[in-house]
Amino acid sequence: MSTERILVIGANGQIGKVLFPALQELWGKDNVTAADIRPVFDGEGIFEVLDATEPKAIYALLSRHKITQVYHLAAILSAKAEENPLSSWEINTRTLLNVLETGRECKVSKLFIPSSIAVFGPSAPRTKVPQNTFLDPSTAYGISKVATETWIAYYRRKYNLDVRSIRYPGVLGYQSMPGGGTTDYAVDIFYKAVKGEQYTCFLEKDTRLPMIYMNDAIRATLELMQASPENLSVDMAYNVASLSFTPEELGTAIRKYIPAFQITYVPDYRQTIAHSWPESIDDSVAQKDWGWQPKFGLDEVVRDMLEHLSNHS
Ligand code: VAH
Repeated sequence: MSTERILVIGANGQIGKVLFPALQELWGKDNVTAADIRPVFDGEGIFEVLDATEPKAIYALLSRHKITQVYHLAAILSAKAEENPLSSWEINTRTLLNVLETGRECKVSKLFIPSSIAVFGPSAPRTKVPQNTFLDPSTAYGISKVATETWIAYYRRKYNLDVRSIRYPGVLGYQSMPGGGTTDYAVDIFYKAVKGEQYTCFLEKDTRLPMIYMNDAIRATLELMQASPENLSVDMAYNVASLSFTPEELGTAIRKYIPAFQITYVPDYRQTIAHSWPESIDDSVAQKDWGWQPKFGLDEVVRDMLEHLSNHS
């Protein structure tokens, strides 16, 4: 019988929807609680409606369920955040501080709060961005994620709170429709391809971005959270890399399975966001500290996405 009691905040989100059952598998269904501000939950298990901008609500939930680990995934992503920069800053940082402070007060043993490659800006190298580099993001989302990482390091150093984080690349998976992310073109394209439709991409064809398949993103998260604390040398968030591709390369890979698939390019404001991010990431520190190794390359991603979406279209 596990003594670990897990809370997933943002369980209705792109990553939360997949991480929740993976944590149930690891810790037992009765030991994992899903929480989200949206009251509709299509997962199976313990669910609570939670507004993470309310610290008392988080405190009550941590106490009621005797939570020992928190995965805080709720955030406004890049494209949506650019439409409402100030309210996204308020939501992303308010919920962050509420989770850190209530986690400290309730003596939670471990917390996971994701960051993103959106923390990198024009001062970072365009390729193989190192773990330690100057962070000058040009998006509201990236600014909130630099603040996230800085607060994580503060709580680790000042309170010895075991908070861990990963700079997720663009995450793609078949489990949910695209959300408010700039990299979500790489999800939407598959939904169109399996319906025999052409895809109009909001990025230029040669926009290369670091990406990660959902299976690898979830495994990286669980492996980091199970790593021995003494092996972890990073107080902010770990660079994690998997694959990098352009919309044109993705379209070509899809055509291997759907020869008639066509993609056209009509860049919008999200091109500016994508262009501010690097093309590839150096994750040698994650490899050294906790043995990170990706498994899904572009062909495996395309095959798995089409297999799952074709069965459900
Ligand atoms: C977004 N999917 O597009 C997120 C991610 C690197 C981008 O953080 O906003």
